Amino acid sequence: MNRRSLLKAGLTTGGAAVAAGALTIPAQAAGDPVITEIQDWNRYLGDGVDAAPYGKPSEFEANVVRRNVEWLTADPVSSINFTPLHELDGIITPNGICFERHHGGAAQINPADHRLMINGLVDTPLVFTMEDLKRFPRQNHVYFLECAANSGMEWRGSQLNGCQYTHGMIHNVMYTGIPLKTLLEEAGIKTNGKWVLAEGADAAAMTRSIPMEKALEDCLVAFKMNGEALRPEQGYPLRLVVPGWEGNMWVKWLRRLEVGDEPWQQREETSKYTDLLANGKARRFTWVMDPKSVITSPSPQAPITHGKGPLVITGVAWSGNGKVKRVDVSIDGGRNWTTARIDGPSLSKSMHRFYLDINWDGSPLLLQSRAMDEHGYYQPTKNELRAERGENSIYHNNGIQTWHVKADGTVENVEVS
Ligand SMILES: Nc1nc2c(c(=O)[nH]1)N[C@H]1C(S)=C(S)[C@@H](COP(=O)(O)O)O[C@H]1N2
Ligand SMILES: [Mo]
Repeated sequence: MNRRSLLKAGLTTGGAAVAAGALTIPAQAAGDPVITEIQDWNRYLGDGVDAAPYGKPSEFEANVVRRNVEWLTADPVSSINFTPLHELDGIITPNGICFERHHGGAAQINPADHRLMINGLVDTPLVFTMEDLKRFPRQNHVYFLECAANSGMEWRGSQLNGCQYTHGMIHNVMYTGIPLKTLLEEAGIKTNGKWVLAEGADAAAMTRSIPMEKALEDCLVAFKMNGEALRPEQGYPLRLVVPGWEGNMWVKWLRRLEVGDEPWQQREETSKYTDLLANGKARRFTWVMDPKSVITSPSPQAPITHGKGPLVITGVAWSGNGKVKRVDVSIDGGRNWTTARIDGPSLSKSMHRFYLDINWDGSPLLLQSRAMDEHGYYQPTKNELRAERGENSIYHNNGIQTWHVKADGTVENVEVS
């Protein structure tokens, strides 16, 4: 499986001028029939407003879909698919293509039959219906959710050919929900209540311990994503939102919150979602998703097809610590860096969109991006990460990604030494 290719930075790349300059995109030759001939869509009436009560993307966008990696999918009910990052722009992930990770399949729940219980070290144990929950004051926030295993298959070397597969265990969504703090205070937290156990109603009954400080800081009990109800695969009718922290803690189909005085040591925080170091010890409770970025185009699934000249280099960056302050892009494997332009909303614990507009001279590139967050934390190289954490780990790989752009515009996942 390991198709690691190591390239010496600089050796294979030429000097591609980083200057946006005047656009020299050639006009179409005269006599182009899509201009000179009347087309069917111009001649005949289009679809009526009754054609699609719930709209879908154009048939010409049929390749913008979630995809699996076959050898990772032993059984689809306990597996993962990936967001097609290479096809997206801006910062919001559309609901139908948010990656999915389930440990026991996607539960189908009638909201009339769903309850949220709060018990444990509280003054008054409570049970809410969905209707009850919708009477609490609510908030809207855009947050990324990244699985701790995102880029996990790349720990020992470059392997999967496409940012959908190397970085697609992430989505960025606007949630509508109730601050977890509001609900916990409604029940009354006892003074020794220091942890919250979140439990899902699915067949996996996913359970994670969350420190009370985080629960009161910014967690949400959400029922809407991007304005509409959560999708079943994202936890309909109710999910926990744990901003900036690993996706595993964002319990879907949330049915119970227990307040306790210590963590519960569940499977998902002992045998899984811990980072095995070279010395055999494991890092535990590694909750925060550190700064990370990836160039989404050009990338292996989004090659350059237009030849040399103006080229839009774009990608996404995020940090579980807050806002992304800066993204640098290198076209020569990390020797020289140019600060990219962050465009669109810069929100805490949300994806940021960046661009670097260059004039490509047609020579090979070693493209990299490097995020820095508002606390000055820089995304490390993969080798820096391995020096710290060894090669056993799967989780929390936020190393710098390299794409090798060849002269013909095709792109490959590589590492530079
Ligand atoms: N109840 C429940 N919650 C869950 C899971 C699950 O299997 N069951 N998977 C977790 C994992 S590992 C991740 S990465 C995220 C994935 O969220 P998504 O499916 O919306 O992408 O949900 C988390 N919450
Ligand atoms: Mo995950």
